[in-house]
Amino acid sequence: MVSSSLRLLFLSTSVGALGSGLGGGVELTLLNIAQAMQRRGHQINIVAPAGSVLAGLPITQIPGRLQETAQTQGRDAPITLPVDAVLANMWDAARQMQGKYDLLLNFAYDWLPFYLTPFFDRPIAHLVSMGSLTDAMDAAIAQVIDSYPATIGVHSRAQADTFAFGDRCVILGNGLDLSLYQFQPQPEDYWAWVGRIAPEKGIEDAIAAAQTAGVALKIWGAMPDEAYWQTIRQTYPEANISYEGFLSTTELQQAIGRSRGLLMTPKWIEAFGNVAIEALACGVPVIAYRRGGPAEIVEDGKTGWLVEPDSVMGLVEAMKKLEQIDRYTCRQHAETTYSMAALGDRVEAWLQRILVL
Ligand code: HBI
Repeated sequence: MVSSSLRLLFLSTSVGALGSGLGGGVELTLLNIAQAMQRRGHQINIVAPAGSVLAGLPITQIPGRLQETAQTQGRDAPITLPVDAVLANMWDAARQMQGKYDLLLNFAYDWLPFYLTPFFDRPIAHLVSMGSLTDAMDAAIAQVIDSYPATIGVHSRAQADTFAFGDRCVILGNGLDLSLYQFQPQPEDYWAWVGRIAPEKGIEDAIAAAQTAGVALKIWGAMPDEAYWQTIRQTYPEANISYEGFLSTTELQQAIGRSRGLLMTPKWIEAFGNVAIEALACGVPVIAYRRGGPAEIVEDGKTGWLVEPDSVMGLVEAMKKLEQIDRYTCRQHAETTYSMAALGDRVEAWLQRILVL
C-alpha cells in the first residue's frame, strides 16, 4: 500500500486530442491508469492537446500542431516536429509545471519526451504504447533505459521483445473499469471488429473471413482515411459488413457485447489490444492471430481461439468452433486479470519503484 499520496503529471499522446479516437488505445490506457491512481488517493493532472476531454479528469489544454503518427513512418524516418508542434508546447508546459509533481508519466510515442528526460529535475516514467517502429525511437528509448533503469513500461512481453532492451522493460498489461462493461450472455447474429481503420490493423482479413463464413461483420473505430475504407469496400463487394462509427466506451461495450465474437487481425505486433479485454469483459470470445499482445490475452480454447497469423482460413475454422467457448468464462478472466485494481497494483508498484531508485 502506498504510504503517501503522489502528485502525478500525465503527458498525453501528441497525435490527437483525448476523446478524438486518433490516440487509439492509448486514450483508454491513460484514462484507466489515471482513474486507478486517483482511486488510490494520488493526485493527477493531464497535459494534452487542446480539445481533449476525459471523464472529468483535470486537463491542461495545450495548443499546437499534432504530430505525424509514428507507425506511418519508415524505420529510418528522421525525427520531425511541425512548426508550433503541440508535442513541444506540451513539454514546455511540463518543464514549467514539474516543480508541483513527484513524477511525470509520459504516454507519447515520440522522440522529444525521451530526449528531454535528463533535462528535467523530476523523474519521468514512460509508458511505451507500441512495439519497435523506428531506429530513432529505439535509440531514444534505449538512452533513457540505460540512464534510468526501470522507467520504461510496456503492455506485453511480445511488445517488449520487439526492442533490443526488451528484457529491461516493466510489463504492465492493461486494465479496465469493469463496472462500465455489462456481461451479455445472449449474442445477436453478428461478429465484431474494432480498431482504427488502418493497414496495420488488418481489417481486410476479418472482412475476407466474414465473407467466406457468410456471416455479418460490424465494424467500429476511428476512420483516419476514408479513401482506404472505400478501397476495402470495393475489394469485398459481397461481404456483409457495416461501418458503425466511433462510439464512446459505454455505447461500444453494448455493441460489442451483443456480438457472437470479436475478430482481431493485427498485421503488426499489437502492443496489447485493449479491445480484446473489452470484449472479454462483456463475455465475448476473441478470435485473434497468434501475434503480439492479443496472443497473451486470449486463452486458446477457453476465452477464444488463437489462429496462425495471416491465415484467413484459420479465422474461418476458429469461427466454426465458437460454441465451445463459454461466455461467462470470458467475463471471469477479465475480472481476475484486467480489472482496474489489478492494473492499479501493477502501475503503482512500478512508479513507487522508480521513486525509490
Ligand atoms: N505516433 N508520433 C506518435 N506519437 C504517439 O503518441 C502515437 C503515435 N501513433 C499511435 C499512438 N500514439 C497510439 O495510437 C498508440 O500508441 C495506441
